[in-house]
Amino acid sequence: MRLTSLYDTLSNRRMHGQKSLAVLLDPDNLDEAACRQVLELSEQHTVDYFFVGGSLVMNSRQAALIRFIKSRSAVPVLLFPSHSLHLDDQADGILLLSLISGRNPDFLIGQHVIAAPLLRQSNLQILPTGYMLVDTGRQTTASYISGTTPLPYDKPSIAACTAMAGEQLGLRLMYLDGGSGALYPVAAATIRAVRQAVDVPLIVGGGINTIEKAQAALTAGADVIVIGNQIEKSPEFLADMSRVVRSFNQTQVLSK
Ligand code: 1GP
Repeated sequence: MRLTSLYDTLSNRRMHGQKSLAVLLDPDNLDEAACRQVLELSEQHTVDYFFVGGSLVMNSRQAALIRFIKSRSAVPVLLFPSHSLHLDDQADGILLLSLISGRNPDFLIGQHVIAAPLLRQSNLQILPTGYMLVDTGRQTTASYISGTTPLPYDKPSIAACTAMAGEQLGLRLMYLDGGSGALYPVAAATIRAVRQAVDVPLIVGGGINTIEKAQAALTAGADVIVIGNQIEKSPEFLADMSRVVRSFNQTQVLSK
């Protein structure tokens, strides 16, 4: 298995306290015009990753969307798949998610078995990721589709032990996700507890729709913040998020 230059970058950035911005592009929600606007904005305002995927993927636009991004942007594209069918070799890498907050074997290992031969043949860099859904006030598509109960909102220690177990099993990234369009983001206490429990880079997303929420997630220990919905609603939000991450990184450099 190739473990990866993408991973090395994430890991180095984590070691140096540098944060990253990932923009989630959901093929179900984005038409070409919206995608073009996001790509144009990403030329002026640094974006570190595009994540592509969604809980349903109700159309066949994913391949076209990735082709479109790759033809216009050098930002790495990572698949954020909800199903083994959502592989695409045009992307640079894949967040190979094991849904460790849940107890559904299909999303812990089943889908992975189905995808394994195709993944082996592909050129995708594989990023084994412990995926943790967190309860953020209402049922999300991800928890409904996966038939799993998310981690409780206010039990940081359960999230920490889950991440610890994931790291001990060899997962190389952790992703705390309140779910797309979450009413409120994952609690800072939960992010902090997971940050303290594991060494691997920590991705945090779901419901980050203001500058303050982004800053709170970064301060609590997120290495990568993921923004989807709010950029779909208002693409200029990408510029705000890029500024937040850059100024956070600047402060880190200056304080050393
Ligand atoms: C969802 O973490 C992502 O899986 C992003 O969430 O769409 O709420 O930004 P939002």
